[in-house]
Amino acid sequence: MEDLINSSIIKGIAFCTYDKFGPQPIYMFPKPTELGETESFNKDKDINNHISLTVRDYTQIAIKNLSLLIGDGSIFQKSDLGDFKYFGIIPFPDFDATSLTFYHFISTTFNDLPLATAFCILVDENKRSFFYNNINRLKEIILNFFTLFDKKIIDNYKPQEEIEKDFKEIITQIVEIEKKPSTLISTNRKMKIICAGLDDSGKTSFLLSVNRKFSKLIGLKPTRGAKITSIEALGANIFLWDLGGQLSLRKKYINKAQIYLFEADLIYYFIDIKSRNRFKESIDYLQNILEVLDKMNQKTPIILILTKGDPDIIDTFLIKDNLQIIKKELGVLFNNKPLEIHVTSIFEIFTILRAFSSGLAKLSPNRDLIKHNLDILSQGSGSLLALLLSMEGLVLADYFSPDAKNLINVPTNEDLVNIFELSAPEFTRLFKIFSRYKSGGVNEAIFNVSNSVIYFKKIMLTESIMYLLFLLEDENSKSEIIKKLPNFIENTQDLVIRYIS
Ligand SMILES: Nc1nc2c(ncn2[C@@H]2O[C@H](COP(=O)(O)OP(=O)(O)OP(=O)(O)O)[C@@H](O)[C@H]2O)c(=O)[nH]1
Ligand SMILES: [Mg+2]
Repeated sequence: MEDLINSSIIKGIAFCTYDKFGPQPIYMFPKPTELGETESFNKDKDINNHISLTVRDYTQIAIKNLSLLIGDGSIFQKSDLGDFKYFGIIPFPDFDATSLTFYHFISTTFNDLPLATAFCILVDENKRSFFYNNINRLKEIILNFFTLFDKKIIDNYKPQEEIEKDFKEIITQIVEIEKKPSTLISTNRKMKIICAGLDDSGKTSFLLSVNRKFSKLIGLKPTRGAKITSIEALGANIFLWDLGGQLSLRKKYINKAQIYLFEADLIYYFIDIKSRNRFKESIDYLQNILEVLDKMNQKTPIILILTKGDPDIIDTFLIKDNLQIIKKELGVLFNNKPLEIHVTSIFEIFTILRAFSSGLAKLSPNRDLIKHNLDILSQGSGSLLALLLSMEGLVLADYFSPDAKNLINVPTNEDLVNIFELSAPEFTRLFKIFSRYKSGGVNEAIFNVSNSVIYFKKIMLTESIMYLLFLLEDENSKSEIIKKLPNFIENTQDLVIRYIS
């Protein structure tokens, strides 16, 4: 086992639980070294890049991992803990390491509450791109592993020797990935995001709006047919490929998919919602893209962007009709798989940032856990809606209470995401108003909107400024949020640092 770990990028693995004795590591590989023997292990790596962790180190890892999950303890009041399966990429600067942690609950005979567990795989901090680049394969291996493993510890923790072969199995599978990585393991995560769609569908305009929001515009490199810009967002270098959409160019991208679409992390596909007469042409192009992706065996997530849904026309019969038609055709193309569709307008910057961030969120293993934290913060505090926004206005997490439906008068079975779309102009206005306060050191603002309250709060997550935006039933709810806020910040900041990189 030790040899296996030494030969891989894995520094160590730990299975930790939160039982009646609190958070503790149960299984630890490599075996912990004696206390005191290696005070400064991370400066003291031996030739194999092997690190030695003491029981105290493993305990520290258990405490940090599990406290991110347990928070203030209110998680145990949730009824559906059995379905709770979250992944997180979490920094451990004390150990020069980053972990991929899998959280879930196990029903056991020896603990009254469902047993909260954290299974964490540690790698060198500068090798963490391994996690992001292979996250789907890793998730599958880990989920499969625990469907069997959970059953083994229903009655008691088996001794480490007894379950060692199980863990050996999972490490072997991870080493397999390492041998055949989907992309090379490099220090910095570089992401390739494609923008495709017919000519005149609004790709360049969309990207200009996004670019304007990021101060660190690294450069503009024109390529034949494809314009590549690079921005730095949420700690990652993002390369945005703007694939000009004229017919001759489209053919080129499809024929040379190995260049244009190869290893794309994400595709935004643009359709002009106003030009119904080109819907078929657009769907055909999208179908061609799907086919070549399939040929390359590439499961790139696709976000659909319906552009030019300007506020003055979005409610007209014609546009509503167009929306229905295109949604139906997309449904057919994707065999009615759930789709992510956004309506945007360059006159509502928030709609563009919202669509852009939902794409980035697809690339974040931490998205679900951050959303979970926002849920905990919002639930029971009278919040109807809540958003966690980056300084540029990217939406990192959202929360909708069931009551929000009643407040914002939409047909009952309307997707909750659409409620957001309806209220977005309100938020946009608020966002603009708030930004005026930024320099003044004001860190919160309250707005009364009909008979509810919008509460805007600036927070610091590690070194990044973030905003929380709440729609509250009344102003009293604010104090409940303030009370829970330190816990939220504590549990969320590490997840935000490792959002996509
Ligand atoms: N009303 C409205 N017009 C838009 C919007 N987005 C883009 N446009 C206009 O649509 C036209 C085409 O936009 P572009 O961004 O150049 O389209 P493109 O997809 O980059 O086109 P190609 O580079 O030829 O592939 C321009 O005149 C834009 O001003 C929008 O949200 N609303
Ligand atoms: Mg263009």
